[in-house]
Formats: sequence, C-alpha cells, structure tokens
Amino acid sequence: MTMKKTLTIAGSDTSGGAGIQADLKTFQEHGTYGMTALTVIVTMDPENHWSHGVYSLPIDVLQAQLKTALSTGIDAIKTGMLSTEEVIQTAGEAITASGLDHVVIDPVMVCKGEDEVLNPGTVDAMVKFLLPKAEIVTPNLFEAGQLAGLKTPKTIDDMKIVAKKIHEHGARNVVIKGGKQLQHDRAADLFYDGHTFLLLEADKAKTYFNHGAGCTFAAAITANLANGLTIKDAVIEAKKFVTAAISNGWKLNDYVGPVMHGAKNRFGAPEITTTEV
Ligand code: PXL
Repeated sequence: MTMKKTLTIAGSDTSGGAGIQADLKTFQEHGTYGMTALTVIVTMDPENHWSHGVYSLPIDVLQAQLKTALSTGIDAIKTGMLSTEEVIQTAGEAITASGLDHVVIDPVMVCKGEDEVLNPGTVDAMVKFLLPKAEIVTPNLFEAGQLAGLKTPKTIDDMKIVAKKIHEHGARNVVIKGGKQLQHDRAADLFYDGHTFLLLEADKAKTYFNHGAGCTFAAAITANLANGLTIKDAVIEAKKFVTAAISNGWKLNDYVGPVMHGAKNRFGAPEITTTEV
C-alpha cells in the first residue's frame, strides 16, 4: 500500500497542540504520511506564566531537512511558523524546486496570547516568497490585515476586501479565519477563489480550549488536497475537522487548552453551512 505524503515546514510546539505536533496528528487522522522540516522550537516557561521561548534552528539544518523530505516525492506541503526572512525565503525556494501545486501557506505571525508579529520584515517576505506559490493561504483576521497592508478586518465585508487584496498578491485561493474577534454570531470563515466568496459557518463552541486550531485547520486542508479533494471541498471538510477538534478542546494545565485533533474521527462531523456572500 502507498500513502499520500504530506510535509509541514513549521515550528515545534513543545506543548503539543499547535505547530508540527498539530500537523502530524492531523495528517495521521487523514490517513496521510506526515513528514517535517523544523524551523524553530517553541518552549513555555511554567515558572513565568507559560511565556514562550523561541529557539531557531540554523538555516543549513532546515535545508538538510527539506532535501531529505522532498527527495521522497511529496504530495502536498504546508508551511507554519517561519521565524525569519531567511527561513521564509528558504521555504519559498524549496517549494519552487518541488514544483508542487498543493501548497498551503499558514502565515503564522503570532502565538495565542503573544501579540507581536514574529519578526519585522517577515510579512513582506511572506508576500514576496510565499503568496505567489500558495494554492491557498489561511490567515486569521490579524494576519489577513497584515498581508493585505490594511487594517485588521472586523466584519465579513472587511474580510472580503482583504481577501481580494491577498488574492492580488498571487495566492490562488484565500480562506480567512474569523475566530473570536469577528463581529458575527457564528464561527465563520471566508473562502475566496478569485471569483466567489463562500462563507463557512458553524455554531460557536462554548470553550476557551482552542490552542492549535489554526494549524489544525491548515493541516487538514493540506491532507485533503493530498488525498485528491478539490480546493473548495478540502476547505469545507477541514472546517468540519477543526470545528469538532475545537468543540472537544480540553485543559492541559492552567495556561493552555489544546484542541482534540482526533475528535471528528471519534465523535463524528459537526454541521456546517456554506453560503455564497
Ligand atoms: O498557533 C500558532 C503556533 C504555530 N506554531 C508553533 C506554535 C504556535 C503557537 O503556540 O508554538 C510552533
């Protein structure tokens, strides 16, 4: 038996909910064979309110990992936390060399609870080196505003303007994750393929435990693309996967509550609605 191969170029979340840990768990739940090229290791300090430490790996270590993984013939690639412009450029060049179409860019700029762009210059580098290669880019509201060079969107109308701008930067599809900041009564994400806007909605989960939701959503899209789904179906199925994962989020300790990556396969798919807007 052969398996579809999915590669994540991302950071390690030692606490296990986000980053490559989320990606590998999600790939596994989708029956794809997950591989990793690690960019940074993120640690959390239990003696200092779980504040994050970010340890970047040397660029030649990233290059060696990319060479290893790409030599196996990858079916779909995802990027996550890329800490510097050099790392972003290296990821972009590896994606180009791979010749792959199935490229999912999750433009991670912040970790939950930390509110700064990872590094000045990384936004411009993402626009330059990653967006033109993206089959889809999956920003949250803040990241979408940054990529578009506009204010953080707050409404669905704002999201449409920002999605169009990001599409102009070369991403073939865009899905903006509404999250908690969106002024809307349901958990809404906006998908744009350059022609139509599709609003994906689920009931809001009554939980604070959603750490890793963004990574999980993008990883599910990646696995779905590797498994042959169309981009639209890949996004719709990923929304179901992450909605189940968030609804079953749980408390790891006093600081963090990860999503349950395997919830959809264990407890079934939640209802979601799709509406052209
Ligand atoms: O959720 C964003 C994210 C992505 N990647 C890594 C992280 C985090 C947040 O904690 O640690 C490695």
